[in-house]
Amino acid sequence: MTDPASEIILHNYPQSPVAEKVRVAFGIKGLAWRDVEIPRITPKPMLTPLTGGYRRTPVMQIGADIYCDSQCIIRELERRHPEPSYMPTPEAGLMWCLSRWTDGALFDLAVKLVLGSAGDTLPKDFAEDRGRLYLGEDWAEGLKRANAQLPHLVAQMRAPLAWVDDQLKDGRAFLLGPAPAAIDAQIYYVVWFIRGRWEGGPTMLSEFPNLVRWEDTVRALGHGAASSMSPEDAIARARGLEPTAETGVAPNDPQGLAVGASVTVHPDVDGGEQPVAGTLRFANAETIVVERNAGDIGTLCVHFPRAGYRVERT
Ligand SMILES: N[C@@H](CCC(=O)N[C@@H](CS)C(=O)NCC(=O)O)C(=O)O
Repeated sequence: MTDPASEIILHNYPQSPVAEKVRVAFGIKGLAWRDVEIPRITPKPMLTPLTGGYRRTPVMQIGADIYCDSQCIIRELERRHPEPSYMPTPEAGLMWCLSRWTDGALFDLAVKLVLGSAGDTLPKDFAEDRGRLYLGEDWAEGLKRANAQLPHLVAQMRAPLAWVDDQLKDGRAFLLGPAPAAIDAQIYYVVWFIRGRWEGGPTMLSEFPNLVRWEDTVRALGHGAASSMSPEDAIARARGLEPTAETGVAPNDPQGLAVGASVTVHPDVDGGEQPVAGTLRFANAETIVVERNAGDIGTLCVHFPRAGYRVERT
């Protein structure tokens, strides 16, 4: 039986593409995990008490440590479960650079394609929530613009799909060779999203036979071994354990951060998201950890990536 202190819990919902990235990442390492289903839109009353306000999907929990953002989750999985590595070639640094593009420009494009082509068919509350999150305050205009520009958006998506197809044309199983890598999950989830949620997806993807073969290979990796868990049990797990995050700040911190400083952290985009407040426990170039008192749940550590997140001193 897995030790409760190290058991992986993923707060997610089946339709989430970014959660699919992490589920594939579990498959690559063959990990066992507990599946907690969360709502698709706010409020998320059984999630935000753990995160301190962060509402995006997915969130990973291990005991009283809460990992926000798939970037942070993949890094932590690699640290705790190094074999088989998410970085099977010597290009780890470049692969992280590339993942910032797949999570940024490429995913944003996919969201515009999916939301823009759905037009008025989306439920109003869902359209407003996602519109605001990905297109900012002017989301209604943004959705109309996306709808009017669909052929342009498709052309923007088709180019990178052609690059992926080209990368696979020598018959390799995965993007970097015979072994699956983080970058497979980091590109696959965008393809999974457009195939499943954009009506033009399957036809457009069928132009790329190597990519379609690779999709099948990645799908066959599976999602590791999932078993469901109630949100109440996940919260009880956090209550019963202490965080394990390291304490310290790496030298030359550009913001002069120090352990114990009062800070807030939130995604560095115009999505109107609630900052998570607490005291700084750890910071280096890639990660920031905030310690917070979560009332009757006790002390929690909330981990974020540094890239893509804004840290403010309060
Ligand atoms: N940078 C984040 C992005 C997460 C994200 O935007 N997830 C989408 C779902 S795929 C989301 O949070 N949607 C709103 C929600 O689930 O409430 C990550 O990599 O985890």
